[in-house]
Amino acid sequence: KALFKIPRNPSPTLRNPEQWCRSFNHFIGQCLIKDFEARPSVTHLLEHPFIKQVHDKDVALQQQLAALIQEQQEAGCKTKTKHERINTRKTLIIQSCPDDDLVNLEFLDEVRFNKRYDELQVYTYVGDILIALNPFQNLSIYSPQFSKLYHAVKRVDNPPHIFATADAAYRGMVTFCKDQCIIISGESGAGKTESAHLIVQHLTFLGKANNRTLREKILQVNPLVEAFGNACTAINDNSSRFGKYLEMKFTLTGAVIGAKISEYLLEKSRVIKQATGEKNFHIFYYIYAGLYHEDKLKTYRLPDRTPPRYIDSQHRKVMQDIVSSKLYKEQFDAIQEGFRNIGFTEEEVTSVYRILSAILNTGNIEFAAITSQHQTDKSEVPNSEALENAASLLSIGPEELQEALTSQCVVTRGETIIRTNTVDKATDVRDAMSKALYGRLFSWIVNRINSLLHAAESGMNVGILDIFGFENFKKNSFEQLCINIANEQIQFYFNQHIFALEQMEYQSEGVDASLVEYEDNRPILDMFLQKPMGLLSLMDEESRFPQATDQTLVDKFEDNLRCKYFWIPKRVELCFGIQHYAGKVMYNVDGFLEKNRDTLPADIVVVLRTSENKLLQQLFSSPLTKTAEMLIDVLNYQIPTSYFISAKPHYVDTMEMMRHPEETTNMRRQTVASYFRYSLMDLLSKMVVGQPHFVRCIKPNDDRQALRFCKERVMLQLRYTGILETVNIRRQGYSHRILFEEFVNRYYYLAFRAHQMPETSKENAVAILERAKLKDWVLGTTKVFLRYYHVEQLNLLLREVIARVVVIQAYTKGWLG
Ligand code: AD9
Ligand code: MG
Repeated sequence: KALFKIPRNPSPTLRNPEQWCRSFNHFIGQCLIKDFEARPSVTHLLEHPFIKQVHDKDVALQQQLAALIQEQQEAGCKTKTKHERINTRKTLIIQSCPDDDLVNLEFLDEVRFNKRYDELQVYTYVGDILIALNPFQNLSIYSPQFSKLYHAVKRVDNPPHIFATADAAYRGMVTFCKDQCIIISGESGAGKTESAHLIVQHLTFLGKANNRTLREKILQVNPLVEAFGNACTAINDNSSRFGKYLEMKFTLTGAVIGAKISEYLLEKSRVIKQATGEKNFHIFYYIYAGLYHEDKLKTYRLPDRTPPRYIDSQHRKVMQDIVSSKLYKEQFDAIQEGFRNIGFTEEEVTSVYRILSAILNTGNIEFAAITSQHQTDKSEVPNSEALENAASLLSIGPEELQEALTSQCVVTRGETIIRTNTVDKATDVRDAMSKALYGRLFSWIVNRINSLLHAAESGMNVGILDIFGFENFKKNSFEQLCINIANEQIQFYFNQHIFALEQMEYQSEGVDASLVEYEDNRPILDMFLQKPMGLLSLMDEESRFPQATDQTLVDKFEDNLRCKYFWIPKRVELCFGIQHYAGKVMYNVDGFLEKNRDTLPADIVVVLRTSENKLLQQLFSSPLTKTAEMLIDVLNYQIPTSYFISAKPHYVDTMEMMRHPEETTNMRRQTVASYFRYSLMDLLSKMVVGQPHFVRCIKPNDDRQALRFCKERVMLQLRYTGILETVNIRRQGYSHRILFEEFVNRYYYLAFRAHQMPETSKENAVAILERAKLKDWVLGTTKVFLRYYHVEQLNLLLREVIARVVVIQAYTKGWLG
């Protein structure tokens, strides 16, 4: 009690915050008050100028008080929430049951899943991993009521849910001040993007931003970016055509303060061409319907009779289909609002629409051959309307644009020669320009969002990875190859994290645990990414030869790739097959080299730079926004063990290279494949610094039907994603390995008095484990080995102790007056 008697005007010694902090921290843990719910509010504590002064300087205290305030807020609504919980369970008949966690089951088969799916229990745990079956129908389990239900409760108290995973990541971040990352995987249409939305929804709920608008802004980021990066494919009407890593930024006390997106490998080729039955990026249809309703098609020079070729290459649709779509119009309105709320200026939004309309007009530019006495390979634009429209929207001269499309400057031996383009070449240049415009516009939108949602203060973050899922169409091209390699890499990361590292540590720490066999996809990744004989390197090499053709590429693959995961089918031309972790895929190499080269003639860049449109100037002003990054040719794709074992990130080399781009590969040699390789590495480097949480989405059927459970399809996905082996390793293994020192530092409150600061020894770690009454843990030579459920138990205990301890501060309310 003497400690609490700090006068309103403290003595000079006590006024020294550092000294005061020390004594403050000392009394934490000294008194435990049982009547936790009856304590008075402590938000007042922060109103006291003296405490505020200390608080602002001391991170540990900030955390303790934040936890306390949060606990109090929760306790404040506890009775209500409890009541609500009971009611919700009654109305929805949801209750936890043993098969919520497959690890509890003696034996596992698809029947369990089938039964759960029939009962609309779409979520199931495998230890700490969440399996999400796509319900293909709207469920009423994502309301704010459910957010409350899954807030700061024991996992076993509720049935499995995506909110519980978000909650675990949030708790992990707040409790241990460590970045977290949620990795969502699954094949195309399995529900990754929907899951990512739900996670963001729950995290914004948890990160109670004082600033309501910030919360709304963050919630609008995904729909806005997806309007530009998602499209309708043969598998999924809202298929992600880019990889997205969204980092939500929080203060040390867990309030959300900003967000940042990183985008990976947008499928730009979709802008100019779509496979039969597929569509262009959503945004093109949205602006058509939206601008039509606003009577602005003319302003944006969009054709109003026949849909532009880029959005309807087969001219199957009539304009009315597009402009009268209620859905497109609603989405357009939502996008407008999203732009506005996030903070884009009217001028910027207009520029975005102008560039999009210019792309559509560019697609309508046609070329005809001019045959004259001297030249036979010259082309011209016979109908200038589309050309003029595009030029006007881009604020450049139509003649200059025509010239850049139909000819090119070549510098040979110091002399500049103008070469004319054939019709085919001009068409390629036109399409390359459209792809570049769209790709750069997309990156600009992402960067702009990042600057608008930039968190001013430093803090921690939860990253959410939502990439394009594994794809296997009737005809698979370069894009599918990239998408599927990215999925191989994510699967490899999962394997490394779940199986390889855990088992390696048993051995190095002398722990006797039975080993689980799993399907290692490393050899497939090697085949793709190895240098210099991996598939991507071979493709890059071939892309450098101007004379190379798709046939020479296939031949090169055939000559050099000798492994059981690759084969060339007989009787099918220009094709090769790959045995991916998720199944066999046949690729058609038609256009591989062109797509990989992805060249944009300098003449186009020059003419676009003359634009009077500020945004356009920006897009083409510097070398690409990503140039420094794109130049990097990443040498090593495997995840170094050091990522997991030490805190030192292994990607420093990459960062070094970014600082000295001149030392990296020649820019001319930059290809999609080498950029792709870099992207993968960059993505991994972000992921591995956080504590991972895995969500594995499963598609119950291929017809997108609700309540249809196709056993074979589900079993296949469970098998190839390694879920069955995961059940075993979670049952037998020790998913958490913590150094004695870290363990004691983290949990010593559970067995020692706060001011004791026990020695960080093995013995003290054991004392804590025993005091916490945990069973089934083992000790290695330097680490405590824990089961997946131990960590939750320890954290709950710790929270309880801290919550009680902090009640002491509540008592200080007495001296606060
Ligand atoms: V892709 O790799 O980007 O092609 P995703 O992202 O895995 O794919 P997505 O989240 O887009 O799939 O889900 C596909 C469709 O399934 C959605 O458009 C919804 O109609 C449906 N879906 C997925 N998850 C849910 C859900 N939790 N509730 C209701 C859902 N519907
Ligand atoms: Mg998706």
